[in-house]
Amino acid sequence: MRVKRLQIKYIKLPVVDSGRKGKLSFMESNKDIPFDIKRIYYIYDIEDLNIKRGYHAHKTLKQVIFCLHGSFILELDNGFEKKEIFLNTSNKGVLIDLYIWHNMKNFSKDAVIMVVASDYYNENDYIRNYKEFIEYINKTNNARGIGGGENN
Ligand code: T46
Repeated sequence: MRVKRLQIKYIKLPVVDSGRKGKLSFMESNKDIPFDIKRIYYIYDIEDLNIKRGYHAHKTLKQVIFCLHGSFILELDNGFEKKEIFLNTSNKGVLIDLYIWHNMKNFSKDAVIMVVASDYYNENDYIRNYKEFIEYINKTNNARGIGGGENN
């Protein structure tokens, strides 16, 4: 069985350091962020630090996720390989590409997570069932002649 490796793409934003005045970071569509930004959302005030969020993949949406304050663990899964990434740096994000199952967990108190997205909110773009996700991965990889996915 050939395993399709999960590559992590980090997005490092510029930092303008004005010393005692503080730091400034910015992002621009198709420069720092590899798509047109159509939506920005953020997650904060997480009361139960043991909860997990996410548990889905997207069919067409690309996103970059940042931890602006505090920390959390991002889990990525391409159907072949899973990786955990500890995020705690406000200018360093991670690309969540299409058909990547993702979860967020181990939130610190006061964690603030910001996500920039390539499209407007659309519930139909979500795959919220892991079995369905694996079926899709197996189907597309069989078509390309790659064996794999969790059930193989
Ligand atoms: C993702 C991860 C990283 C909206 O109405 N508009 C929005 O733009 C978003 C993102 C969510 N919502 C509603 C949909 C649900 O009723 O907010 C509620 C919570 O969304 P969800 O349970 O999907 O939240 P997470 O943290 O599991 O997932 C979110 C994003 O939805 C998702 O696209 O990739 O963050």
